[in-house]
Amino acid sequence: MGLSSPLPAGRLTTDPWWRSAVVYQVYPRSFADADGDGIGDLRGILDHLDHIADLGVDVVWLSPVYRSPQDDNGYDISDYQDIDPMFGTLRDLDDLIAALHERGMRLVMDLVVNHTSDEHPWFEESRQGRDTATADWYIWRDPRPGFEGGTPGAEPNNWGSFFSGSAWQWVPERGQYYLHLFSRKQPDLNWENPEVRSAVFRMMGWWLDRGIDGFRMDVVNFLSKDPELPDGEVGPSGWGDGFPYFSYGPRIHDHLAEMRREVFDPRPGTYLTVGEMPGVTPEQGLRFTDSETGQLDMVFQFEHVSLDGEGSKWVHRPITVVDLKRSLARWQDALGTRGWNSLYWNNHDQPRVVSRWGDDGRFWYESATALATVLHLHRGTPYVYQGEELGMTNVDFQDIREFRDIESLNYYDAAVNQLGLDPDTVLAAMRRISRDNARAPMQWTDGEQAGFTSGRPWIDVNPNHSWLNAAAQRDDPTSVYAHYRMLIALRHSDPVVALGQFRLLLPEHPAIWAFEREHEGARAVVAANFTSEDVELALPETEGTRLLSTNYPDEGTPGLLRPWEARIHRT
Ligand code: TEU
Repeated sequence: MGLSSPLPAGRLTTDPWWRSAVVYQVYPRSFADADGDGIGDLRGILDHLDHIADLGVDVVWLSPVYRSPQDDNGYDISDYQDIDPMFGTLRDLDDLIAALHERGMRLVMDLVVNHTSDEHPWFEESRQGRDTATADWYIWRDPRPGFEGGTPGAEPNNWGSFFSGSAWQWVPERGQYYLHLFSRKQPDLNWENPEVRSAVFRMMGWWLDRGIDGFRMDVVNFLSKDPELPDGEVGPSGWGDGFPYFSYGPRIHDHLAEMRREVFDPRPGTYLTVGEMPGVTPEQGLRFTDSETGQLDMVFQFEHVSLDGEGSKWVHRPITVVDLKRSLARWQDALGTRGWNSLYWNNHDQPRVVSRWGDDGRFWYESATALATVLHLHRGTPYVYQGEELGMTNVDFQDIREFRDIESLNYYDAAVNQLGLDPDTVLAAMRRISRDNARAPMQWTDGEQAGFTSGRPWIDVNPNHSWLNAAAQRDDPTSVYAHYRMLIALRHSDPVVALGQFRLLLPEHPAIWAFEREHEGARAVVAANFTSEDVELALPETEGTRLLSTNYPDEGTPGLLRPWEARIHRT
């Protein structure tokens, strides 16, 4: 590390509060297992709250813990108002809310209301027939005219699902198909139906009144579909792309405005609302989060994490630091001072960033901390995904049997068994980009199962926990963890970091990611070397500044950035 201790002190008050906040995401299945069944749980989180609190974060975003058949690890919910027994009980959740609040942190829950589980009572009833109370709560359609239901080509349109295959499932007892943008066990709710909306709003209110502090809203830009559901353009998978007809549908702003009116406005809290929005454009992102006219506090967008896929995430398109910095800068410029962005490299859907865009070998520490520095010095709200604060890496999966994720397994099946692709090529793509890279257990210690469980973990631990683990880093001032603490403390204390305007420097430089933040005449300048070689750099913007931090043990030579060195200068 270097110049990053002592920790920057002091605490800004910003309005709204989340403008100086940092979020930590817990993926409960993989965080900590208290009862030895091999699956993480709420008690496990309670046991490790000091790890989160000591990092200094303000908000915990908890991925779904509701009752669920776990087809998509909890993103398929069968009871919105209960906790899955595998994770614990409502009492445990109340304890978690209280324990977080005691430590000055807030809890944001995942809200998955584009779809439910097919085992939700609403759907179990809806599938029975067209005269049931919830008959119209899902998106049901007749077979394509001239085709017999359940036969190839009879699907109401040609859309493919995100998890491979058709987006439609035939239900003989009802004589209709239902739409599922994700797995067959995740039928899409019909947001055109006012009864659906009010049931969802009531459920949200129930959670807020229980004491939670907001929602991260899963694929919330997909709620409104073009009612015509037209065929989409056919891609390499053989299925049509419905994206233009559901990603920013005609009534999306109405639905979110109604949600705000019905759920948030009548309540006294200062809640956080985050819209997870795959494929949203910067202009749309601004419309959703405009501080005067928007419906949500911040957007969680996908542009930068989609750059290295060619058409599909499984087909690799190598990218450069120029692609990355341009994408982030485009969003900084588009959202400006009116909108607000989430800043992230990692979550439960993305491979580990130090393996993806850093160097998880020789310059592991330097690149993990450089990526962190660059991200956390942008304007927006930084998100830390469990284990990122340790520099956790991708897992070197060897065999298809080591994977657990439905998206990955369905892709393998479709690619190998239907499209006839070479299994080794498919496995290589999965090793690079599969969501399971993020879902391997949190590495607490160098002991058995990385200290995650006393049982057999539901997915294998990464063997590198022998040296890469929380216990080894917690008290080490030169650790990745210490660097994250420093960055979080900086956001809390420095108005330039929390609020400053952004300007990209050297936009075409092939090795350096540099930018400036400015607030009321004060400036911060960040310069990071995104290569494993020394790079000479003269940056006039650093004149009149002092070096606040670097991820090397000494200041080095002026005008030279060492491999993956990331420097923060401040006036
Ligand atoms: O993900 C949104 C989404 O569009 C995913 O398909 C994502 O792009 C993909 O996982 C990347 O490979 C959200 C959740 O974060 C994800 O875990 C769920 O599977 C999905 O919604 C369905 O609820």
